[in-house]
Amino acid sequence: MAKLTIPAQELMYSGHAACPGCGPALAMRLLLKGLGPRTILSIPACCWTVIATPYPTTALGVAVLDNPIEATGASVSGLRAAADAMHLKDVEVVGFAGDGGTVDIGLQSLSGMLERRTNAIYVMYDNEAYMNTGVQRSGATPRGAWTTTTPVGEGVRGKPEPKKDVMAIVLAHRPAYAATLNPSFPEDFDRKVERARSIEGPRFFHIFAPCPPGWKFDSAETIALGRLATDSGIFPLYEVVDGRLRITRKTGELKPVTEYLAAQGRFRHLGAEDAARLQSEVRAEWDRLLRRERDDLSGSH
Ligand SMILES: Cc1ncc(C[n+]2csc(CCOP(=O)(O)OP(=O)(O)O)c2C)c(N)n1
Repeated sequence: MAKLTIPAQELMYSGHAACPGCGPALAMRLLLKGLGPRTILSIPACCWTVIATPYPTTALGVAVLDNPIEATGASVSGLRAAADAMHLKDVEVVGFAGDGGTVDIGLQSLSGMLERRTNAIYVMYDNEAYMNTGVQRSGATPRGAWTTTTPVGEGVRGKPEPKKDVMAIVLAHRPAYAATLNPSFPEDFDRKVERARSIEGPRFFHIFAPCPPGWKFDSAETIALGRLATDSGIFPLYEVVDGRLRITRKTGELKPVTEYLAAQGRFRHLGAEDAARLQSEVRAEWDRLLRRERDDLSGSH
């Protein structure tokens, strides 16, 4: 495949309010490079409202609508309808929401937008908890993770329930395009933004977005942790176009999940049994993706 050049234009400016090493900030920066200036963003209550828009300033070089946390899907449908009514053909309408605002509070709104076939991109940046309000667990928090509402102590060992599978929910709506993206792999990230831009209809990005204070790791390690997440199979990279799945990064053997767990304080309390359980779940999911890719390629899906 020809090597892509990531666009040089910066549409996320310095002076924003993100923490050092913020994964969601990296996600936004790369996303806007790929989308360009004719973008209308709808951002609900989440870290990014705080990062982007401490009144009266903004760190973003595109139009932004600040909307209620439950309404991102509905707002992008409205923005697209307005753009169409105004004959604005060349704008990309994009919702940019956290995992809590997507898999929990905004799920019906996302479902509505996909079902209406709204021509827009919905982005879920996944820092795996409600970070803006102080690290509360969300449906996307992985099993075993410490959060302020899933503490670790006598008889309690982090979140008991597994992570909600947002891609499965989205794919059940048969979107025009859906992909997982990780800022630690910027060429793959940018290629997926380009691909999505060439397709009309409802499109969805699930972006891996490490949070140093919430996950308890050194802010200099964000990129390395992201690479580990994908190369251990915790966050596989793939895309689904017209219902056909293609894995976009394969490295041979998966790295052991223990490396990923050991790199973060939120998993410090987990033992060998927890790691073994996660390892077998990750292996099974990776095998499922490989099978699905094979079936889709051979046309039997
Ligand atoms: C209906 C409603 N419930 C709760 C809140 C409070 N609130 C504001 S931001 C936020 C956290 C959002 O978490 P997430 O979507 O995961 O994004 P993150 O903060 O992690 O970036 C919450 C709960 C709200 N604004 N509206």
